[in-house]
Amino acid sequence: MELVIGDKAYSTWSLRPWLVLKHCGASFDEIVVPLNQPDTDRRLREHSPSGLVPVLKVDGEVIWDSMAIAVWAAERYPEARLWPADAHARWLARSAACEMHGGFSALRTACSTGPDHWMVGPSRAPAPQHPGLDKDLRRIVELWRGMRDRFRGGGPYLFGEWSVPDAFFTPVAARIRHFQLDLATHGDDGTAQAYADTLLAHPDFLQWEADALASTGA
Ligand SMILES: N[C@@H](CCC(=O)N[C@@H](CS)C(=O)NCC(=O)O)C(=O)O
Repeated sequence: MELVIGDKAYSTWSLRPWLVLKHCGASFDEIVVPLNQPDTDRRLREHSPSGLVPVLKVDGEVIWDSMAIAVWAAERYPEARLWPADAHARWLARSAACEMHGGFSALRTACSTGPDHWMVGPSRAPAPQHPGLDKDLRRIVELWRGMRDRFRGGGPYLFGEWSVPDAFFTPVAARIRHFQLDLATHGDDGTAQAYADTLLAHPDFLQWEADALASTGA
């Protein structure tokens, strides 16, 4: 099984399924395709029908898109409990992960990652400005706070125990840290920031971050 990903320093989409597969204890090889290079598109298309990463190569198929890989992993590794066991929590967890997967375009645009903005370490650039950024961050704060208030009895992650939404929100936490966004100015009472800190302290993210730093020579 092979997971094809972009640069660990800034491929936010690649981080999500990587965390999911790590959580499953899956054994997989990583193929890193450097992004933002003259031959990136050609190299991506050698692996990916969409020309995007991540893709998972398994059982003779290529599964593209981070959410499709997470759904596949939940089927293949039921013991990993990638979605909450409680049905109500599961419905909400899927809503939260899908909202992240398909939304928050202002956050993505204003806080985009690439050669100038890595997920690892703080940026020295000025705070990003974007007309939709406050709205996106307020929604993230509201979502995180609402789920944490409801599910905190089960553990420190969004739905208590670690589940797919945590993989999808880890790059958001990394962007918040990198761009030094103050969630308190977007409605946070400390709950959302504490959750972001929890995601960034997860051992699998720390491993990704160490790999990313090593790959940049930092
Ligand atoms: N919705 C897709 C998005 C994948 C995506 O946009 N990947 C970026 C890298 S983070 C990519 O492959 N970009 C192509 C390029 O940079 O040339 C997913 O969830 O996998």
